[in-house]
Amino acid sequence: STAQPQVPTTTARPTTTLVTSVVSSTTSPSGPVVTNPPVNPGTCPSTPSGLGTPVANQLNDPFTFHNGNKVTSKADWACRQREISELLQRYELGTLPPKPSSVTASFSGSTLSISVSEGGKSISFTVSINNRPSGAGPHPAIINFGTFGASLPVPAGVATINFNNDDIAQQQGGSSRGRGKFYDLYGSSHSAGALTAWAWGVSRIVDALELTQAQTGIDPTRLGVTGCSRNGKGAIVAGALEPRIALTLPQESGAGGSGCWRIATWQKNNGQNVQDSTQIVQENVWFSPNFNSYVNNVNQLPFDHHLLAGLIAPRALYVMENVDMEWLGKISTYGCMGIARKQWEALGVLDNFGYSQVGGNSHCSFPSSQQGSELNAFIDKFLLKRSGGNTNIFRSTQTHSSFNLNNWSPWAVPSLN
Ligand code: MCU
Repeated sequence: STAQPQVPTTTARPTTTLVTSVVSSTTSPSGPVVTNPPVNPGTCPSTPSGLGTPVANQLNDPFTFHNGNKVTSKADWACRQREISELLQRYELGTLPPKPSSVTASFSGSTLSISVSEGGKSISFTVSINNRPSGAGPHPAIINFGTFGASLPVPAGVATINFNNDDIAQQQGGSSRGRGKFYDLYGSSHSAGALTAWAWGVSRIVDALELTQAQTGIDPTRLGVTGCSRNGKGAIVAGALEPRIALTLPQESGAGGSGCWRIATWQKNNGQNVQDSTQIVQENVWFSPNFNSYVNNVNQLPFDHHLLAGLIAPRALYVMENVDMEWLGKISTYGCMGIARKQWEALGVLDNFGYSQVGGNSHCSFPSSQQGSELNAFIDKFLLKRSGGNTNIFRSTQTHSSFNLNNWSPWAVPSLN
């Protein structure tokens, strides 16, 4: 069943001064926007309101600000990331609330209990920490979306933290809009879609791990995040919005995750059975209702998901996709991430980016061909902090000859210092 999406009441917001440390009422979609990584907003150019010039048959230039100025330094890049986060929140994801006024945590057995208060309301939730390595630690951990354990193999030496994301924001079709503990706290009409609400939940888990490090033995500076399919969308958005995540591992996230809206639309116009923006907002509540105004013409958007991924740069990202799943947008994820990779290139850290698309496995059953020399190499380097194999990976078992990466990214890639 597909519920009609809600029509947003606001389509554009005035330029706001962004302050990451302010705690304020966040029930309104026009409240302050929290952006990551935190930068001093006074050092950044202000972001003009409005969508800007449409971008068709190519992806938006990561290295040009919304006001037309060029990104020429790493400091500029931090400002540009802040701007991209604001734009993504405004038009697609909904507002990420700032850190709540109170977050407390306790650890017992394998259960980490987290209590959050804001504006006179409180919620609490728990996560289980499994496979904690023996020894004093501290040990790295991977936060896994879903309660059944990661659908990729987590090697020894790394704990798994199971996050019941549906408890924070439901994802059961249109009628589940505004349901879950995030909305108990911030109100059922909060602009955040489920992906943003889950990212907020991941941030509270990291807060809790920082508070309980002596009890859990988990190192909050060596955290990964993963999930598959719809929960893979959750993983990449969490990595994008929470800079304390060291390694982001989205598995078969497809459209709305590692895919780009424009490329999926192009595939669909070429007769392929791919999920696109118009369908995805009918299927579920992953995005803000604000996104509904743009799904019929994604060329208007001042971003695409290569820039969502770019919020992670220079941190580590390893994207796993399945070449047998037409619906996920196999050209879209290949093209989107192939172009996203240029952001790591500009920062001189191509070792921190991987994209791998293989086949022969059913949806969300991890293929062994991605394990030894890819997934484990990323976990070794970024969580276990030991030298591993090569992590500069960009590959597909299929040649997507109809898609030209450079035609879709005609802008220059600067060297940022
Ligand atoms: C790839 O993620 C989703 C996809 O977006 C949906 O259209 C489909 O129904 O479900 C996929 C999924 O989450 O599979 C478990």
